[in-house]
This record gives sequence, C-alpha cells and structure tokens, in this order.
Amino acid sequence: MNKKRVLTIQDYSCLGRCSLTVALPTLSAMGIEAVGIPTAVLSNHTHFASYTFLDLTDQLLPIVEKWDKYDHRFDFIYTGYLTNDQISTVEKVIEKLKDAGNRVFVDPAMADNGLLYPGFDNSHVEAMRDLLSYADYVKPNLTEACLLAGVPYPNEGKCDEAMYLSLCEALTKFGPRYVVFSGVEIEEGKTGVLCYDKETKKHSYFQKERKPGIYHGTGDLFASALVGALTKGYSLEEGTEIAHDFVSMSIDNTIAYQRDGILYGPDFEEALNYLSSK
Ligand code: PXL
Repeated sequence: MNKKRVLTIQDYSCLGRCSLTVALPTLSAMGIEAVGIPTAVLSNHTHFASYTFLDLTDQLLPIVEKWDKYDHRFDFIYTGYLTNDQISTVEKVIEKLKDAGNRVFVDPAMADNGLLYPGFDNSHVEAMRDLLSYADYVKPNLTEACLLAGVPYPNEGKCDEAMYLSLCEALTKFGPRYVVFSGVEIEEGKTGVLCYDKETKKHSYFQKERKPGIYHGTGDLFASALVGALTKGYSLEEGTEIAHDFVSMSIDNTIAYQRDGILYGPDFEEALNYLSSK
C-alpha cells in the first residue's frame, strides 16, 4: 500500500492559527504525510493590527529542485493564502510536480465578508484566476467566488441556490472540475456546503445548524480536512461532511474556551481525534 502524501504551499503565520499551522497537523492526524512549503513567515496573520512578513518566494523553486533525486510524488498539491507576486512561482512549482496521478486543490484564501484581505487588490484576483487553470478543485467562500467570477457581492451576503450554481459554472470556466463552497447560508440560522461537478453537471448541498460568532481560519481548517479526506479516498460529498463536522467541533471548543476566534483561530486540537478516527 502506498503511503499517502500531500504537499501544501502557504504561509507560516506564527500566531493566529491558519495556513501551515492548521494544514500540517490536520493532515498528519489523518495519517497522511504532510509536506509544507512556507511561502512566507509572518509574526501573525494579517487580521492583527500589524505583522512582520518575510517573503520566501525566491526559495520556492530551489526547494523543489533539491527534491529531484528524492521521492517527490504527491497525491495532492494544495495551495492556500498567497500574495499575488507569489502566484506565478507557485504555478511553476505545480508544473514541476504535477503528474497524471495527482490532483491540485486551490483555496483562494484572499477575501471574506465582501472584502479582500488586507494588502490585496484587484491584481490579486487576476493572479488567483490564473492559478485556477491549474486546479482540479477550488474552494471559495461567497466573497472569493464573486470576485473571481467578476460579479458584485450580493447585499448582506444573501445568495440563493441558483446564484451559487451560476457562480460554480463561472468558476469552472477558469479550469477546475469541482467547486466546493463552504459556509453556504441559504436558509436562515443554518450553514452548509455546496459542491458542483463540471463534468456531470451535478451538485450536492447540505446544511446544519449555524454556530454563533465569527471565526477566522475556519476556511483553512475546512480545506485541510477536505484535502485529507479526498486523499484518503472519501467522495467529495463524504469529505465535505467530515470537514464540516470537524470545523463545527472546533468552533464548539472555541466557544467553550471563550477564545477570540477572529485573532487566534478555532480551537481545533481536541477535534483532531475525530479526524484520526476517519
Ligand atoms: O487563511 C487566512 C490567512 C492565511 N494566512 C494569512 C492571512 C490569512 C487571512 O487573513 O492573513 C497570512
């Protein structure tokens, strides 16, 4: 049996769980060998009042070139938060490592609640659109999907199933076969996941009770668990349900610990047991 391996390419933010500090433990808990390439080192993520940022773009290609003589087979290549001048280099990394046996998962990780993340502008959206041409899967939230599709963000983020589906179709035109929306709120008080497959034109959707509060980094947590589940052979529908439940348990813990879910991210550690059992 082949050991499953995932390569994830995103920043290392020391404080405020997100990106690599979420992806690596999540994938490891699922029994997957997780290889991370840090694109930058930050003191903390960019929703804190200020942060340091050491750009590692010039290291990305030299890192993978060193692997030429070694095992550099990955079941999934998974990208998260990137700055726009990093995206073309990440595309070169994907070109180098992409083969018939692996799949590429892109989490745009660039915007939420109708707004681009601090420091990003429209050139970032264009670069991310280009990265989609390398993707098999894209996992946007509503804001990211609207920006990528070039349509206005709906009033108060209210969006019905038909609009979600038209966004899915628009995004698949840029490349990916599958679109996965997390945090979909079609019914009041509920939150769920909507998936779309360009080849079969089929979609699936589920919703569960919405937990109170705002949590930063849940997108990263969801994406990491979903990549893990897909790597282990779960279907997209099963994988999204596992990832959703994992995030939901992490939010329960954040509420129980009375932590600041915006700055420090969801308390996912105890919920890793659930993932390990999958
Ligand atoms: O996934 C969110 C994220 C990841 N990494 C950094 C961020 C953010 C969100 O703001 O600032 C550095």
